[in-house]
Amino acid sequence: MDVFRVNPEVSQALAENRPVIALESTIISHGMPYPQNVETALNVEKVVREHGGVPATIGIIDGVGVVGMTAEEIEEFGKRGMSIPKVSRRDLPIIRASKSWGATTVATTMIFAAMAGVKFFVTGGIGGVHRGAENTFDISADLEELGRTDVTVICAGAKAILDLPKTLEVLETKGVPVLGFQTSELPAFYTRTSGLKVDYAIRDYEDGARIVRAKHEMGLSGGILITNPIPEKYSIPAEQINAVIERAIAEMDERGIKGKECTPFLLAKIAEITGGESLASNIQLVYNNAAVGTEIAKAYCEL
Ligand code: PSU
Ligand code: MN
Repeated sequence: MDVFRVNPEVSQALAENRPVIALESTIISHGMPYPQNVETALNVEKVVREHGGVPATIGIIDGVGVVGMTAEEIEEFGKRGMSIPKVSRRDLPIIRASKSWGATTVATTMIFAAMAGVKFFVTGGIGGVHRGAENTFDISADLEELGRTDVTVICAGAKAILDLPKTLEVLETKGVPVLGFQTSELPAFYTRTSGLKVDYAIRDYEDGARIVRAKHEMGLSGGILITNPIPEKYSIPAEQINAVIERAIAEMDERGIKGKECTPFLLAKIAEITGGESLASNIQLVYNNAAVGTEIAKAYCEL
C-alpha cells in the first residue's frame, strides 16, 4: 500500500515547475460546519486556479495520504466532519495501520506536501502555544513541524485563542522565519494587528519568493511562515472578538475540554457566539490567503 498518492494533474504541474498549492482537510472536517466547509474548500481551489495555480487538497483515505483530492472526496470530508479523526504526526502510524480516513492538520498536511514535493501550503490559521501552556504544556505539533519540514505556509497569523507572544518565541527557537505580507506586524487572524512584530515585512510576491529560494539554497531544514492580514472589510475589532474568545475559553475550561479537542471546540464556540460573523470572516481570510499564496508560489516558479 502506498504511503501517499498524487493526483495526476498535480504531478504534471510539479514536473512542469508550475505553482502547486497544498490545502488542509482538518479545516474542512473540524474547522467549519457543513455545508460551509465544503463550499469554502471548493471555492479556495477555484481561487488558486484563478491565480494560475493547481490546488492539492490533502487528506488521508483508507490509510493513504491523498495529495489532490477530488471534489467528491472533499464533499465526503465535509459531510462526515468530526467523525473523521483529526490526524497529527503522532497519529499517522495508527491511521495507516488501520486503513482509516484522517483529516490532516497543518502538521500532517506539511508532511504529505513535502513527500510529494509541494512547496507552498495555504490555510487559515496555524496551531500554536495555547494560553496557559505553562501549566498544560499544550503546544501545537504544527510548530514542531514548521521547525523540521520544508514547506512554506501562508496563513492569517494565529488566533487569539493562543498565546501569540509565546507562539512567536517557539517559532524563533525552532528557526522558523515569520514573514508578514506587506506588514511588519503579526496579524491575529480575525484582526489585522496584534502589537507583535514579524521578522520581516515582505514588499511584494517576488520579495517573498526570493526568501523561500534563499532558504532552499542554504539547505536549511524547516518551513517558513508567511502571515497575511485579513482584508480590512472582513476584520473584527480586537476588543469585540477577544471578549468572545475569553467566553469560549472559560466554557472550555468549565467543561474540562483538553488536548486535540480544544481548537475545534473554540472555533465552533466562537462561531456560535458571534452568530456566524466569525465564520464569514474565517472564510474570507482563507480566500485572501489563497490569492496571495498562489501569487508568491508563481513568483517562486518564475525566479
Ligand atoms: N486554526 C484555525 N482553524 C483550524 C485550525 C487551526 O483557525 O482549522 C486547525 C488546523 O488544522 C491546525 C489545527 O493544524 O487546528 C491545530 O490543532 P491543535 O491546536 O490541536 O494542534
Ligand atoms: Mn494541542
